[in-house]
Amino acid sequence: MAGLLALPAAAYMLQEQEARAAEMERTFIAIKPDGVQRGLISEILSRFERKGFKLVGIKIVVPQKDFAQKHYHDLKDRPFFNGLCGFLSSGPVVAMVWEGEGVIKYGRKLIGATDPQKSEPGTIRGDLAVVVGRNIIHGSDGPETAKDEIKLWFKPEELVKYTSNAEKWIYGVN
Ligand code: D4T
Repeated sequence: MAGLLALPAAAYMLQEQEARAAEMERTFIAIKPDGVQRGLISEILSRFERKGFKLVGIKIVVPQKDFAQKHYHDLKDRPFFNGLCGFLSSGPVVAMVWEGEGVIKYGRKLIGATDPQKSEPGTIRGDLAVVVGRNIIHGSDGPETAKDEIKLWFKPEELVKYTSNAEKWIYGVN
């Protein structure tokens, strides 16, 4: 224990910060053309921001159809695939990367069920959308998908690493 006592408090804090940084996940979130056209960008951003997640990448793009097909490649055998890719590439999409503890799973909770008729009130889709074909937002559904989608939509240099002043109030163990 003597060794531990010799370590200054600042060093503990640094270790704690490093340990926390290692736990931080990243997820890909996109506001689809319907969300953009309906003026819901700030509403959606604020829900992630107020929760305590950190924005580390953001841009607005109109994806090409073949890019949309790459993004939704898992769904290529579904009957709505062509329409879905046509829709995603029909207008501006706000592509984002959010960081935080548990952000992949909890991001999906903030978003709500795929079909807005089944999303709980209080969720983004539950509060702001009505039908599955216009469900305004996309979020990665797991760690592998998150990694692949971030890589598809963003170059490494488009993502930033920074410490937010709020972090010491968002994270902590008692
Ligand atoms: P995304 O990927 O957009 O976050 O949606 P989910 O992960 O919640 O759901 P998904 O992959 O099954 O669907 C992708 C996308 O397809 C649209 N969709 C879905 C559609 O247009 N018609 C349908 O019948 C279904 C099931 C909505 C989301």
